[in-house]
Amino acid sequence: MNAANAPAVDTHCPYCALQCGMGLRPVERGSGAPDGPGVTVVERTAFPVNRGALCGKGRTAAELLVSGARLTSPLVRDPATGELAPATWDEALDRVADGLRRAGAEHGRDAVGVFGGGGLTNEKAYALGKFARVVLGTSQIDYNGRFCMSSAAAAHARAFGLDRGLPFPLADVARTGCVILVGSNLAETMPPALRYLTELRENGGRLIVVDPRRTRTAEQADLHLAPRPGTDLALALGLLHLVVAEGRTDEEFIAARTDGWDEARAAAMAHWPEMVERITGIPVPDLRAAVRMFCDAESSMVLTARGPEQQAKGTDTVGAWINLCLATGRAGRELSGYGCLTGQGNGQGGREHGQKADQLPGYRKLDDPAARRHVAQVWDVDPDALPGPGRSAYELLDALGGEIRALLLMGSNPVVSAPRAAHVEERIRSLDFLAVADVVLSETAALADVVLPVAQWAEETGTTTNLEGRVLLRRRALDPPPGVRTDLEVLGALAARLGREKGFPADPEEVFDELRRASAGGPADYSGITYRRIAAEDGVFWPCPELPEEAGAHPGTPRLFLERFATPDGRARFVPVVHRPAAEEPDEAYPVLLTTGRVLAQYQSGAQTRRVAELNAAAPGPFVELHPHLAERLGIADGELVAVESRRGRAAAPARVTAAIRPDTVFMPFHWPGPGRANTLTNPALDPTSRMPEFKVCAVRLERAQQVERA
Ligand SMILES: Nc1nc2c(c(=O)[nH]1)N[C@H]1C(S)=C(S)[C@@H](COP(=O)(O)OP(=O)(O)OC[C@H]3O[C@@H](n4cnc5c(=O)[nH]c(N)nc54)[C@H](O)[C@@H]3O)O[C@H]1N2
Ligand SMILES: Nc1nc2c(c(=O)[nH]1)N[C@H]1C(S)=C(S)[C@@H](COP(=O)(O)OP(=O)(O)OC[C@H]3O[C@@H](n4cnc5c(=O)[nH]c(N)nc54)[C@H](O)[C@@H]3O)O[C@H]1N2
Ligand code: SF4
Ligand SMILES: [Mo]
Repeated sequence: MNAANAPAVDTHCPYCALQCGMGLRPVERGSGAPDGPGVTVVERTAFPVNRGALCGKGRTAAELLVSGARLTSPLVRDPATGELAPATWDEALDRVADGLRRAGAEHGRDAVGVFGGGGLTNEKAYALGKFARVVLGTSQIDYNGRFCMSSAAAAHARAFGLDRGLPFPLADVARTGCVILVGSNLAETMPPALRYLTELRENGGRLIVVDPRRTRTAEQADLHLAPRPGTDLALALGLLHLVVAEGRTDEEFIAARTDGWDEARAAAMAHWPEMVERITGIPVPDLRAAVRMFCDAESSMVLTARGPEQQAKGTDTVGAWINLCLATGRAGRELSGYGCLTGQGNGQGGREHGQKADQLPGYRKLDDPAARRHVAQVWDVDPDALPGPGRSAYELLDALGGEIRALLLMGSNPVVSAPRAAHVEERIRSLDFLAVADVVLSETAALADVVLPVAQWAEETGTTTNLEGRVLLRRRALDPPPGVRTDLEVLGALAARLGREKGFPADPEEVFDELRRASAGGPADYSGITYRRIAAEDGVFWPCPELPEEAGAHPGTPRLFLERFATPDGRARFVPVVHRPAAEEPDEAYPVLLTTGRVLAQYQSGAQTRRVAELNAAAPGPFVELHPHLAERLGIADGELVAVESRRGRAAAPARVTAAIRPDTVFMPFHWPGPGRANTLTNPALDPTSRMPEFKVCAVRLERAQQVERA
């Protein structure tokens, strides 16, 4: 068949949690793919979440498949020269097995660490968690999702007994009456999702956006509340205070479906509107207007993203927004509820199947004896041989070179993306042994003793779970280049070298079938989901248990909690929370607040998108966004280089002067390494429950910089 007429392979974007449906059509050599047959991205209008729409990242995603930046041979550091040099797969794998084995033998099993990523497919996340516990026998595994939605996950579990990003399909957003969108800039971070907010407003619904910046998303709002960074907890409590004061609670719902209201109400009542105005900077009339919009609508939702979550009090903050939903009867009902917009391609599934420090597949707890027995039986090991919970992501990175001597890293680039990154980089450099599996030579891979070049999304099959809890199938559309292996092949080969011939198949469907069994009966039950069903049904929402044959197939669960919450007694739990300041507040030495986040054309640490020409042209480098008043006070003009310094370090980037940000706050995107690396500055203060670092608030001082400074 002529390639141009070949049918497109249905699949999903490699980047964010929206997991937009797309098609991949083969292209012939010479027709746009210089390095051989490639694929081109085409529309897939039938997929309901994005209905064909893609952002620039998705549209250009195929470029990295044929990019010259791609790794196509394993690299091993030459002890003589200290440089990375091409090696055979056998040499590279032997070195990795040896490095991991030696650290364990000399310093104990917990001296070997594993760091995963929320971009890995369910199959890979599952295999990586199993590899750590069964092959390495280490408790020291965690992943970058800890930096992402762990606070919302913890708050979800605490209030509802279950953690799934959205408890309803995204399309419900267009049909509710009011949405409070807290700290999400989805016009840039999930552009096709903006359509649901537009439809909401076309349908007469109201949109409230809470963001210290007037973002492209905030511009769409009926009401934009611009809090001082780190004060969302006070804001949510202030709104709840007003809900009570104005008699807008839903007493019937509270009595029938919740516990703990008295304590939560008492805690909220301490947050008087005037006090909340002082803390947040949001005028009382705006607080009242928000309560009116939220309560006047017949149904309403609160959606949070990283703004309120990436704080050292993120769990309590999300808890306060959930309290607001529960007190007004806006949860566990059609078109109402609280949801978290997850982040990475498999941000949801990646946190369910065991790459998290405290977790076993199916969202089971590692410290639950019944869960250990169930999973141990699927893995064919002794439950007592499974290690216990380990350190959280930042704590794990902080222990590198100390108690942890060797690290296997798959699917993350912490040299750019971890908080207090200069310190983390120094910890990584102090390891006895580092192995990184990646598709490009990321800043972290460049520090490795061994780099393993792996296949990309379009070259291998696997499942992801999007922000709605919808399990999706990414299909292999082309062969990986010669010299490259899949992550599953890598784990299988390492397991064999470390004495486990069986249990690590390279076939993703075989891994998925084992994952189904391991998850059966757990909170995130995938046992009724098969590749075939996903393909036939545009995805399947978990929980989806396998039913006895005579009962037919379980339909999956697009909407959670309509009858009961997932707590043992079916009732949601209010959590009494009170406001507290950020871990680091501005003072005389560091008088300005720094917050960080994303821009449309770059993805995360930029390892992938900085290597795509069109995206790089659209967003070529870091910047510091600051208000004209602040710029004037500092004598900084638009485009001039500004140095930003915190207690962790110093960075410099061109100033972008804009009235769209609060005068007391500056914003930096975190996509770049080097002198403009935002994470040189960020504070690794951790949330006590979720262990989320405070990426969204720290104290800095600014000055005009003379020339490009080295980080
Ligand atoms: N283009 C692009 N898209 C992405 C990604 C990417 O890197 N690039 N990454 C994906 C991933 S993994 C994630 S997690 C999501 C993240 O998606 P978002 O959460 O939308 O992204 P952020 O830019 O980190 O933060 C959102 C907003 O929070 C605001 N904010 C900062 N501090 C505060 C605060 O204290 N309170 C409140 N209420 N808001 C605050 C920022 O001004 C910013 O506009 O995006 C996903 N999509
Ligand atoms: N200051 C600040 N820092 C932040 C944030 C913030 O808002 N502000 N947000 C945080 C959040 S929410 C997140 S999610 C993290 C993300 O930050 P990172 O964890 O660094 O995420 P990525 O840049 O996506 O890194 C993924 C790496 O894996 C590689 N890769 C992609 N696919 C595969 C695969 O299938 N297999 C393997 N082996 N490798 C693959 C990519 O090339 C890339 O090098 O950053 C966090 N850091
Ligand atoms: S919105 Fe997310 S999933 Fe959709 S095309 Fe863009 S990056 Fe890909
Ligand atoms: Mo994320």
